[in-house]
Amino acid sequence: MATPLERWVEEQAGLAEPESIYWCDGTEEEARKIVEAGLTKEKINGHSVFHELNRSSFPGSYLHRSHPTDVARTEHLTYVCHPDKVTAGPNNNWMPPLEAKEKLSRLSKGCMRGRTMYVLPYMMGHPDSPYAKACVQLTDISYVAVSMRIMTRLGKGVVRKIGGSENFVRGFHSVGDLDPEKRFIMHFPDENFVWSIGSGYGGNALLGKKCFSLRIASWLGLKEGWLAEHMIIIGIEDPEGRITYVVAALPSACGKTNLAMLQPSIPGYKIWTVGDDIAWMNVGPDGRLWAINPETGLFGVAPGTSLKTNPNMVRTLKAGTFYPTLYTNTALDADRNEPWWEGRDGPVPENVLDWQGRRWDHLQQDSKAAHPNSRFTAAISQCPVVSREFNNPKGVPISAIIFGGRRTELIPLVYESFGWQHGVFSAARMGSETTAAAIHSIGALRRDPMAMIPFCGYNMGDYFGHWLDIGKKMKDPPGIFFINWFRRDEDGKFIWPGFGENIRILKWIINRTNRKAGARETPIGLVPRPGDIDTRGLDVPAEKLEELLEVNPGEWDRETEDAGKFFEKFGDRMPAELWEEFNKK
Ligand code: SAT
Ligand code: MN
Repeated sequence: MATPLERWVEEQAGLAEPESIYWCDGTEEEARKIVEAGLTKEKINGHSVFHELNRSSFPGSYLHRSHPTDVARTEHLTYVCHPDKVTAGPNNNWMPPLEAKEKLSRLSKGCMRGRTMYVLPYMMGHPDSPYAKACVQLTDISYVAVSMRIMTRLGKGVVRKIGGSENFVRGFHSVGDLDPEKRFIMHFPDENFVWSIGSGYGGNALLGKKCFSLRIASWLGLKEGWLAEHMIIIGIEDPEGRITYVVAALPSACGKTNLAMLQPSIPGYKIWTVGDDIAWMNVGPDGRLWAINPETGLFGVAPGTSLKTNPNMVRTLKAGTFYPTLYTNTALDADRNEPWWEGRDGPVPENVLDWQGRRWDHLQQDSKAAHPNSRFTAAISQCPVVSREFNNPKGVPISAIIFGGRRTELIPLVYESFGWQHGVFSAARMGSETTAAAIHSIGALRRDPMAMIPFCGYNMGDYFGHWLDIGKKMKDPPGIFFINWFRRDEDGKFIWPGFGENIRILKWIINRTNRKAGARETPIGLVPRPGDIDTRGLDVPAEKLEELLEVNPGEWDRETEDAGKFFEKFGDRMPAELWEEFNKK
């Protein structure tokens, strides 16, 4: 008799009408066959799905050009379909589940005609972790099939694990006809189901990532008492060899991948990468906070990545030990057949094709060869500084939680909150300038609490309450810190050098958790004095550092007022504790 999984696949195939159905086993041999289909048979916008790059300098690497309208997450077409609108909250688009399904059924009828339906069985999390989830995604494009092999633990073992159970996370994905008018990413949290049509782009199409591991998982976390967060996880090793683990949340395209594998400028320090995008966190039996990275790959922004900004990422990309590595919407150095992007090492090549495959003239002002949201997809196992705890099913114990955003003004380089409740309040009022990771105006300030505004799968008022509750479950909750690398001077130049120098700030943070570093009290929290930060060998004038650590109470009053308007949107779902903090200002 057919299992629930087999029945579900049959049912979806009945709707989508693919030419064939192919169950993936996750082997390298199979990945080669799927890539081959993308090189020859499958097309996007009239072009092959993949272009093979230089075999000797970029082994096992392929360029993928997406449809020009399909280059980033589309938040306005993303819905969270709880049975009622209040549960979705003002932070999500909502449609009643039945109406959403009718709409998507119409759009999905016959959408895979003439195509292969790939069945992708995968785990989010190490299979031995109690938090791991067995999932199955259907897709009709080789790009998504091989991306999922990099980003998740994909293999036929997952089909055995699911067996006759109904308990698996479902994802239906089709590129459809890539018409933006017929593009939707819909979530059905109570059914562990994501339905996505009309886009082949990362966060819209790799359904294990933002759709499941954040939107749906955050809802599971609320019901089961844990947290699914948009956070990197890193170990910071000090010169004595002690490793302190921290998590850090930053909005998309604000430097998470760079921070996750930073090469410290202070001798004796080392960073170990556990994750660069998503953390699932639970309170362990020891009363501490523990974090796992449910993913196995890195889906990072290419422009700006170089030996100077992120040497470990450059090494990861060239490792070629896990098949394959993908580039999406980067430019192409046509003479060398290598991927190229603004900020890559070396001189600008002579013959560049832009992200749409058109000849590019670098003298043409404001024209970018690589799309600003162009990405690489590479296995974390190729990263030279991957943590030895990466595969530990228990995860790592967290000593500090860091929140950050992209702010030209106001937010100091770093500060610490007064305690858990104040930290949750400060994270709830966070704002950040928007980036090219989603389709909307770029550089506008928006409230992005915990860097989760596009990813929280339920009413954010309840989410803040959940954060407060998690704090109450811990004997000695981790300190909550805030960072901002993006302050600019009057000429519009970044004041802080960032990248490897960020270790100085991480050092202050871990020393605060060990009560070994000083700070001064300000209305917004505890801010280091310039002398509290290790500045040996740092090339930033003293007055600039003062400026970076300044707190201007008048400007903060305006910030808090704006945050208050945002809080009001959540009505009676907004926890009283946060209003209490608000009124202390
Ligand atoms: O497109 S993704 O959502 O996967 C990346 C991001 O925007 O953070
Ligand atoms: Mn992200």
